[in-house]
Amino acid sequence: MTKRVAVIGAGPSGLAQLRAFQSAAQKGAEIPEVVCFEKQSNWGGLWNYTWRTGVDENGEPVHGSMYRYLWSNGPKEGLEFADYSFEEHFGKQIASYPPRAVLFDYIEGRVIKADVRKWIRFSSVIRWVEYDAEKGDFEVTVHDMVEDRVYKERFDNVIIASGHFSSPNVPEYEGFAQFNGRIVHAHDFRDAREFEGKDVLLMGSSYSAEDIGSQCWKYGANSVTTCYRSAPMGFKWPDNWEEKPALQKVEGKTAYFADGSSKDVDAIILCTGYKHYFPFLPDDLRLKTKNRLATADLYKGVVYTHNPKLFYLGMQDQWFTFNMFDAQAWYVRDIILGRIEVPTDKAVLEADVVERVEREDADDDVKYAIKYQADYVKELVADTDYPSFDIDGACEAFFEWKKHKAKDIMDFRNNSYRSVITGTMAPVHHTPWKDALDDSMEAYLQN
Ligand code: FAD
Ligand code: NA0
Repeated sequence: MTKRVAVIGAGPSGLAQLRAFQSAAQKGAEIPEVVCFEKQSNWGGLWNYTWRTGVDENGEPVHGSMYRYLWSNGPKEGLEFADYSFEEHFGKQIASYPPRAVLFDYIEGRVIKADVRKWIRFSSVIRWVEYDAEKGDFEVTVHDMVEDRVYKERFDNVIIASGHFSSPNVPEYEGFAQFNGRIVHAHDFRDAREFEGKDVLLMGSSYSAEDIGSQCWKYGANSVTTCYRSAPMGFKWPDNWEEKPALQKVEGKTAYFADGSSKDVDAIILCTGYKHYFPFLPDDLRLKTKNRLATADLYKGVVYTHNPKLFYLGMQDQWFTFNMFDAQAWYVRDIILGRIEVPTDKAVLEADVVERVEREDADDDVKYAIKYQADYVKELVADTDYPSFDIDGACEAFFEWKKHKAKDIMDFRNNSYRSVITGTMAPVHHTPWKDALDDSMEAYLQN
């Protein structure tokens, strides 16, 4: 009987897995039957924008955390697929910080070309996965939302690609219940125009706080205040943007901070991150990890040490994204195809995890972290036929990006970088980011 492989999620990670198998088949390999389950009605994961918040059309938690007007936060030269360049997709080189719709189109282009949509069952929520130790396989329970039918199927391997920036971490602070304004988590933020003319407080000092704050600023908020628990972001902010230490409490509309200062605000946006959350997995299969580069319990960052027939993709904190998911997907594919052997001694798998954790903890410098993840991508790419590419060159784009952000946080997206796949330089975008209010693909591609 042919092996059967279940992929949970058709976001960039799950799609990378489908493309990896299709690529092997195209080269003549015999591949297992691959079935991808996707709870949304379309592919693209977070890049498939939804206006919905709370629950979706089926009463399921909305997966999407993306908002309107989102432009890539890092240069596209750091995430380009090695087997499908931006130039191949768009027929020309494009500017370096594409809006969401442009990246969605790019992600979709590769898998349309690979013709793998037929492997995906859409509107299909995974309810439960169980390992059968006797049979040595998994029983997967699926809810088909179109037919409103729950059914079970068996698979030899399961690959979890359900993402980890979707279930919000929502802390509560004193006075929230009585706050005279709106409190919303970044997961439910959709349109910065809602905050035009308002005084907005953002909690957190990472990408969501920086970018949602920048969106609010760009689309006309009266003032932006960000507050940090550990360390400030420390950019050179515009005049109507203040960075404060930790929030202590709110009273009425007034927010009080650890330095004794206060500020009256109309809205609080919690940019307090996300949780790895797998409600469809029992204790023995469920990954429990922090958002970090070296996840817990994953040999080579992908093989679940407590059950090596189970794989996880994209569970790391991310400098590299699409190309790292590719490296992981090709690696997992080759384990399943028997081309790469996983040690049978659990102690060896665990030692691999410990080594990665120690190496990550050895230095908290940002450049070190970028190189660390680059080395990880290199390590996986070296063992498969994923086209090798200039990963150090991609690091250089990230280093430049960091410098550009430090120079001017509202201007960094106007820079361009060289593709490490095709060697061509990106054009400078036709309109500075702060003036480009239309984020459509048509507007972006007018270079
Ligand atoms: P996701 O994109 O989250 O996809 C997971 C898929 O699994 C979804 O389609 C979901 O519906 C499905 N799924 C979940 N649970 C189930 C279930 N039970 N049954 C069936 N299907 C299920 N990265 C960048 O490179 N550049 C950026 O500019 C960037 N911007 C970002 C902005 C925001 C606001 C966020 C939150 C993240 C951003 N990222 C960015 C990082 C992002 O994590 C990756 O780009 C990428 O989307 C991760 O892909 P994924 O497939 O692992 O997860
Ligand atoms: P993210 O910024 O949503 O990015 C996710 C932040 O929350 C940290 O600053 C943390 O502080 C703070 N925090 C957590 N709990 C808190 C609490 N109880 N009280 C106060 N502060 C709290 O999340 P994180 O995890 O990075 O930061 C949490 C992902 O989304 C990233 O991968 C990013 O790339 C992506 N993203 C991209 C874009 C664009 O591309 C925009 C937004 C998000 P501390 O003290 O732990 O440091 C444009």
